[in-house]
Amino acid sequence: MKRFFSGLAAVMLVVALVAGCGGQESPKPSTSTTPAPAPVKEYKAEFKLGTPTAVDHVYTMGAQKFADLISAGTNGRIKITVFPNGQLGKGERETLEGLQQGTVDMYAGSTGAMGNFVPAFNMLDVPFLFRDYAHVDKVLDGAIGQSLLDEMPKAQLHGLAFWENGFRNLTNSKRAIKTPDDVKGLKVRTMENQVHIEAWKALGATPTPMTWGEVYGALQQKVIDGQENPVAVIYTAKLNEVQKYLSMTRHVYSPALLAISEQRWKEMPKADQDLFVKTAKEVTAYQRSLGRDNEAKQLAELKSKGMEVIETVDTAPWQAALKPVFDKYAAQYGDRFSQILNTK
Ligand code: EAX
Repeated sequence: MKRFFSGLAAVMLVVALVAGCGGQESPKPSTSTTPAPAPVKEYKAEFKLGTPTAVDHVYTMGAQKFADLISAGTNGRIKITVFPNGQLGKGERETLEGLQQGTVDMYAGSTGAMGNFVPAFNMLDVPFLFRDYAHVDKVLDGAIGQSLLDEMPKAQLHGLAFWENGFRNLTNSKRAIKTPDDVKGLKVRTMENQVHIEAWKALGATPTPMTWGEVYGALQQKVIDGQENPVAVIYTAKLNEVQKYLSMTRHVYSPALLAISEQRWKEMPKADQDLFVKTAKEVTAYQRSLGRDNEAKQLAELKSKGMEVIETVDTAPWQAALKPVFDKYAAQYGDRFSQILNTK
């Protein structure tokens, strides 16, 4: 036993001496021949991309185009499989949490839940902030959009580009709604977003925040009376089956994001990162055009399927009722908010 301990002490002494030397740089032996570079291991990846909406909805179509271009651009080294209909997370918050936890690699969906991860995103969801598509494109593709994308890595998320959900409109099963007075007492599902909840409260409705994956069922069972979304979502989710009235309120613009988990992003070589950013930007114009170009056609189809569409809604009383919410966030986000408003 004693011998064992003295042996052990000797080993420990040697270990300590070696470790002690480690701190000093030993001079590099000079060689005349350059060593052959170590073979570079080819980067390969398979990513799961989740969207909350149907196969024929604008996120899923944009995401599929992105996946095809990446596969072609990397000769199949990077394979992205698109899972629509909330297969990777019942709603948008859950899917984004999946990106943080590493169970989902990529996301294409609205920014509605983003305020829970990066609070500054809430400013984009203020009603009547964006005037039209030209305004949207300037802001989201400019310095403000970039500053928001730059904040995402602190939430373990990496934004590649702003895509589009669209201007949101109210549907309900009770009555033809034209003014905020018509909304009084209506149970309206909202996104899990504090600005939207406050807005519907200000309008006199009873807001019910709920994840997107539960909305169709809740409308069908009449747990809620209405919801609001762009025409492309209403159409592809077949909400006409459970909602009689659609009012074209266009009360708020809803941006979308193409995002990847920050962990997956950091593992990618620089050249592939560059390809991702370039491709995301290329697909942006196509993705945004899908909703913009098809709205009139989808609206006509919703009508022919029996929906009563209130096409002209005077937005002045809506804007007036929502002014306290608008002013609150204008004050909270100060400079960046006025920069958005002043973008021409
Ligand atoms: O992203 O949750 C929502 O209302 C979203 O706008 C919808 O799922 C599309």
